[in-house]
Amino acid sequence: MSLTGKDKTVVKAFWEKIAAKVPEMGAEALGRMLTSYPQTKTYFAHWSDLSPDSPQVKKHGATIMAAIGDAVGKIDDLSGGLAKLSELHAFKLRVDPANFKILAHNIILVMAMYFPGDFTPEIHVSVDKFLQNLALALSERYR
Ligand code: HNI
Repeated sequence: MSLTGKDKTVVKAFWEKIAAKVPEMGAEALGRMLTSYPQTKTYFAHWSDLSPDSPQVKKHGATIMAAIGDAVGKIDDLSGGLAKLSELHAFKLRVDPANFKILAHNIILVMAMYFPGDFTPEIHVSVDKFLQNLALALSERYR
């Protein structure tokens, strides 16, 4: 489902609100994904520690969320803006695109944990649509 103008406004405003917590939230989301969906661990087998407290998990969680923040800025052209990252995940990292949805689920969960009052159902819908569109854009180079 494509993003409406309202979705875009809502996502941008919410991202600004959560900005200070974004790196920590990324670490929480990645740590939870690796623990609750252990099939995702296979891609990070070269890391020494995959527990939620692992420095590598914390650092990479922040990296992923920074890339998502960058995508918020490219919300009008996600497939163009994410083309390079899509190629990386498709051909170098060989990540099954199903995992993008699993990560998105964990990010939504962490947003509700960190901002229970601000993360209204209305914001949830727009952020979910954004993350699904982002997952689609990341999957585009897999052909
Ligand atoms: Ni992903 C590396 C962004 C989902 C597995 N990933 C990156 C990097 C960014 C990034 C940025 C660093 C690139 C670089 O070094 O140039 N990843 C994103 C984004 C999403 C995402 C924006 C989805 C929202 N990645 C996933 C998922 C998996 C995944 C769902 C696997 C389950 N990513 C990786 C792996 C690396 C990676 C593996 C390399 C990590 C390393 O340090 O070796």
